Amino acid sequence: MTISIETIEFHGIEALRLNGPRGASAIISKLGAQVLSWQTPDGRERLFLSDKAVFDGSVAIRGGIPVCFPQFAGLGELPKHGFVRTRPWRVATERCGEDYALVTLEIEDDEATRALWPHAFHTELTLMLEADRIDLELCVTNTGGSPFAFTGALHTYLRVTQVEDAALEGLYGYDYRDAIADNRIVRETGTELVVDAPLDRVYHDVRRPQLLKAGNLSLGIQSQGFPDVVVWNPWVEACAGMVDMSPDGWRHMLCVEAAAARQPVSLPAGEEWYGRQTLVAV
Ligand code: TA6
Repeated sequence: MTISIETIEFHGIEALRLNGPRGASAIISKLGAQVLSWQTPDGRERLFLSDKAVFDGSVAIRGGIPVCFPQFAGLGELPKHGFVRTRPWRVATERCGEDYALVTLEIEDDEATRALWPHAFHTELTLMLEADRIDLELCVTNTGGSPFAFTGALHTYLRVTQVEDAALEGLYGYDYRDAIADNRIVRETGTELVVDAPLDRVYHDVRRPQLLKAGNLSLGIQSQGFPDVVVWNPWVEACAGMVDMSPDGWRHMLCVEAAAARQPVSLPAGEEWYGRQTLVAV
C-alpha cells in the first residue's frame, strides 16, 4: 500500500488512518486526538486498546495514547487528566512524504473550556509515522494576555503479551513519587523495573531513554520537553473495578507516559511549549 492518509470510522467515531512505509499503520481519533492503534511492518499491534473501551466521549477512551492537558491526573481542580481527551479536535495538517505520513490535530479554548479553566490556548498534537517509529509532539500556545501554568502527559498504553514477563530499563537512579505508597519519594535502585504488583510512579527529571523488553514487542521510548516519566499498571484488583477494562486487561498493558507532572509548565502570554514522545520498535 502506498503512503497515504484516509478518514475512517473506528468503533463508530471519526478517525484518520495513516498508511506508512512497509505496511506500518496508525489510527488517530478526532475525539481527544488519541492515537488508538500503531502497527509495525511485522503486523504487530504496539498499543493496548481495551476491548471494553467506551467511544461515545462520555469518558476517555481506555487505551492508545490519551492526551492529558491542562492537568495531569488529580494534580488540581480540573477533571482528572484535564479535559481535552474527551473533546473533539480538528485536523490541521495531513502530509505524506517518501518515508512518512504525518497529521496534526488542533483544539483551542471555547466557552466550555473557559468555564473550567479561564485561559486562552491553542494546542496541537502531531503524529508522525515512519516504518519502525512514531513521534508524537504536543505543542501548547498561550493565546491569551496573561501567563498560565499547566501539567500534562502523553498517557501511552503499550501493548505487552504478559506484563509479568516484561521489564523496563532506563530508570535506575531517578527519584520517583510513588502514588501507591502515600506519594513517598523513593530512589530507583533497580536497573530493570519488573511489574508484579500495582504500580503508579512519576519518575522525576528523566534524562535517558527507556527500553521496554517484552519479547517480540520490545520498544525504545524517548521523550523531549516532558521532564517526567510515569509508569502505571493497575494490576488485578484495581483492573477488576474498572468498567472499561476486561478482568485480564492489566496483563496486556503497561503505561509509560511522557509527562510534565512534578513541576507545572509556566507559559507566558504569546509563548509556545513543545513536548515529544518517540516510540521505536527494536
Ligand atoms: O498516569 C497514571 C494515572 O494517573 C493512574 O493514577 C491511573 O489512575 C491512570 O492514570 C488512569 O487514569 P484514568 O482517568 O484514565 O482512569
